[in-house]
Amino acid sequence: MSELFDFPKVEFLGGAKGVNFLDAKGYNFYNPEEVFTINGKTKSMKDWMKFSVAYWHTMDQRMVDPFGEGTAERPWDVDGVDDVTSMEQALKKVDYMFEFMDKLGVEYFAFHDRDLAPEGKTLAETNSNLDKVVDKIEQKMQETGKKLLWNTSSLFTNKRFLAGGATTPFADVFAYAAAQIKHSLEIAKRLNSESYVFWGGREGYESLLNTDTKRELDHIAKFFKLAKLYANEIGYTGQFLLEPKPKEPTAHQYDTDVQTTIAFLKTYDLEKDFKLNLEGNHAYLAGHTYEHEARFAREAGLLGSLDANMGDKQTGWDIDEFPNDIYEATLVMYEFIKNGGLPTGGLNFDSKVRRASFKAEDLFYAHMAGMDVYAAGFRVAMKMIEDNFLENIYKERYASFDTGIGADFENDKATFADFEAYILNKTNEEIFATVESGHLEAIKATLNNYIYSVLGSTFNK
Ligand code: XLS
Ligand code: NI
Ligand code: NI
Repeated sequence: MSELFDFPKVEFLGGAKGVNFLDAKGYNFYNPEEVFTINGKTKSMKDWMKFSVAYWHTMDQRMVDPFGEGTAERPWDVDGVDDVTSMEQALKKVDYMFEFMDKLGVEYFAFHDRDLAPEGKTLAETNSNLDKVVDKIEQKMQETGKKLLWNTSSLFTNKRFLAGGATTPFADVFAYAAAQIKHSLEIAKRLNSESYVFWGGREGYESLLNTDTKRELDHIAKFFKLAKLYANEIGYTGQFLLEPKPKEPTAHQYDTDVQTTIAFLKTYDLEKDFKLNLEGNHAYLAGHTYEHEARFAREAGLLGSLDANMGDKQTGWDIDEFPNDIYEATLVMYEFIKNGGLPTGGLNFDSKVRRASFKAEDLFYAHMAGMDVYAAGFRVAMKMIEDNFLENIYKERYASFDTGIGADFENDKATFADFEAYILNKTNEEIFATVESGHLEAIKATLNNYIYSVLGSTFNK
């Protein structure tokens, strides 16, 4: 087959072609075959990072916004249009998807059921359309060795889901959602999907005045249990993931952030069956940083996968920008490495090009830029961990709990009466003399120094 995209195969150049990304058309920091050791395990960079292309953005996104039409120019368009009702078009896009991954050197991809094929008049017709595209994907996966990072089901696009999928007040709609997920799990099994994601697109509410929140949460928890039951029944062993996000599209999304989602999982005894898929932009919307979400998920043993994107700090909605912030990428990769990587997850670009970046080549630049910034962050974080940079800070800062009254407390040997007896012997001055500076300015400057030194030496190698 002749080439579909007019773009060269992207390779690691390591700065050899200079700083201009548009000219160099290569990776400066993403060197797929370079090996790294984490917790005694040695793997290539590509096997650690597991970058993934998101079908819904890269193949389906037309860059429509509330004020204007789509701007995307895509080589599979017929007369400038992506006919989303056409099966022929849906099948054609699979070829482009696989060539795109091949040229970028990305091994994984992710999709929603509804990204792949048009809906029919009944679920049976819809499933049959979907299966035709899945047949082709399966064949392409066999030919190329590409892998499915995760798949998911859209319980939010079709109008029937206007009041939710698993939290809808309407039993027929709920039944449809369950039947839809059943088929998606069959696809996950068939394509050997490493994880299965549930993002609760419309699982939330607008107003308490017409919402029985308890009943809705009980329903969705039961829905998840039935999903697990069915996965077990068909022998699908991929990791289930919930993807937290606040306030979009419903005003009050049930899975607002990591800690809220953990509370939900614990309340309904679901935490053994689920981990979390985190997303940068969702963290911002929740009023957190991406690294905050990664830290809390990791510490709970629930860091499953990452949707690598960013938001805009001035904008209050999910803009799914391709990542380009080295500071954030470094701190998220710190959590990633501390987690021992993501055995059943990866870095999925749930990201879209800006509306003005309408050329097909921008899809390449965008993924390359995102891969490079995360590969760069990975390198910096590896060095920080090798030096125990943050570990030493944490250790020193809490050192007073390693001996004396602090250690007694940690070892369950101190009561409130012991604390009182201990502290009544001291003056206020003596107590404040034990308090140390947080040195945050110096710590941040050291972090910057790590970025300059690690990346400078890689780029100029
Ligand atoms: C939307 C979500 C969505 C999930 C998959 O904001 O990020 O894209 O990742 O349904
Ligand atoms: Ni999102
Ligand atoms: Ni996402």
